[in-house]
Amino acid sequence: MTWKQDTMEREALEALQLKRLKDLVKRVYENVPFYQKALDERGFKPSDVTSLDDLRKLPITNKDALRQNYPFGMFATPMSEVAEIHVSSGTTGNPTVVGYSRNDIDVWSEVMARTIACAGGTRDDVVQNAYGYGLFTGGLGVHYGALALGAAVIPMSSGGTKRQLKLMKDFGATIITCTPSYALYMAETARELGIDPAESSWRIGIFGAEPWTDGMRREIEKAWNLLATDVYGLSEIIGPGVAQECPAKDGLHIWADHFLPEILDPDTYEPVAEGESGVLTITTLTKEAMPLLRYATGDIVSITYAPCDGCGRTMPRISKIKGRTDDMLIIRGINVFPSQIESVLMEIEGAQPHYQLVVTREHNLDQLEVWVEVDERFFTDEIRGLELLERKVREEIQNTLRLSARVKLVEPKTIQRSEGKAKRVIDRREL
Ligand code: DLL
Repeated sequence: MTWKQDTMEREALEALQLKRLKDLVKRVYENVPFYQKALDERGFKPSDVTSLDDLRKLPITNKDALRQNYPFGMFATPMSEVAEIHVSSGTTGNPTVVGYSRNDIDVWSEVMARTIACAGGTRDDVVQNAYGYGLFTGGLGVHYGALALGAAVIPMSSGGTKRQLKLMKDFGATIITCTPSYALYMAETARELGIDPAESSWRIGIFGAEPWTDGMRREIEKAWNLLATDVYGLSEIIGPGVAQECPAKDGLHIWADHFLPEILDPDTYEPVAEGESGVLTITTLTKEAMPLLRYATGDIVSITYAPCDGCGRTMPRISKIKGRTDDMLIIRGINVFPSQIESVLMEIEGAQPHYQLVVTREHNLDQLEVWVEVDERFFTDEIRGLELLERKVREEIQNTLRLSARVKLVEPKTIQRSEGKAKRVIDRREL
C-alpha cells in the first residue's frame, strides 16, 4: 500500500515543501525566542522565504541548542497544546527533550504507517514490537504506526527474550521490530532453546536505531528466514519513521513531505552534490510542538532523487547510515567508522557479527584493537586455524582501511549482548 504523497512528482513535492516551509519559519519566528534571535541576527524575516533555496539562509540547529534550551525552551506551543514528551538519552549532560502536539502524534502515526507499509506490511500483519517502550521513541512510534495501518500490535518492548520467542510462536507474529543486534541475540537464544529460528513466523523485520551493514543483514535474513529492512529515525525529528527501505533495499525512502532533507559538508555546512556523502540535515516541515530548522543529525549519508525502480515511490532515498560525525574514530590520523570494520568482518568466513572496537593510546600512539567472536570450531581445531584467521582479519583491515589493528579472536558469547542499541566502541583514550 502506498500513500498518495509517496509517489508525488518532484515539482508538486517541492511546491508543498515550500508552502510548509513558509508557514514553519513564521511559526518558529513568532514562538521560539532561540529562532527569533537567530533570524534577527541574519536580518532574515519570515516573509523572505520565497523559494526552497532560501533554506540555505536559515540557521543550522544542533544538539547543543537543544541542551542549552533544556527542558522546554525550543517548544513552539504552550504546554496546554503538548500531548506527549520523550527524551533521548544522552551520555553526558542534560538529555534532549522532545515534545509532540496531538497533531504531531497524528503525523507520527502517519509516517510510521507509511514506514511499515513501505517494508511490505499490511493491516493483516501482526507486529511484534520489541523496541523499548517508555521515554525512548522506538516503542510508541512503531505502536502508533501499526495502529494507523490497521495491523495488530503486540507491545512487547525490548528484552524478555524467552517470552518474545514464545509469543511469536503462539500468536503467529508476522513482523518483528527491534534493533538489528537484538534480532541476532534472539536468534542465538532460540538455538540454545532448541528452536530453529529459520522456522519462525516472522516474514518481515523492521530494524534500526543503530548502524548495521549489509553483511549483518545477510546474517539476520539467513537466521530468521525473513526480509530484513532498515528503518531510520531520531528523537529530535520525530522518532522512528523518518525513512524506511522498501523490499528493493536500495536506499531508505525519506518522507520528504514532512522532513525536508539536505546533505551538507560536515565542516562548512555547504550542500554536497547529489550522491556525495555528507551530514543529513532535516527541517521538520509540519511539527508543531518542537519544530526544528535545519537540524544537523550527525548521521552521514548520501541521497538520490531518482524514483525507485523497486516500488515506484518518488520520495528521495538516503543511503544506509555510513557513520556519525561524532562516532568517527580518528586513529593515527586515519578516519574510521565502525561500520567500515563491520563490513570487512562480515566478508570473512568464520567471523561472527559480534564485535567491539577498543581504542587505547600507548606512548602517545593510538592503538585499535578489534575483538571479534569466531565460530566455535576454531577453538576446538588446531591453533593454526585461529592464527590464520587472525592474520586474515588483520590483513583485510589493513588492505581496506590502510590501518593496522590488533585482532583478538574471542569465543562465542564473549562480547556483551544488547536488547537495545549495541555498544561497538570502547574508547579508552583520554582525549
Ligand atoms: O533511535 C529512533 C528509532 C527507533 C529509529 C527505532 C529506528 C527505530 P534516538 O535514540 O534519538 O532515536 O537515536 C537516533 O540513532 O541519529 C542515528 O545515529 C541512529 N540510528 C537510528 N536509526 C538508524 C539506522 C532512535 N537505521 C540516532 N541506521 C540517529 C543507523 C541509526 N543508525
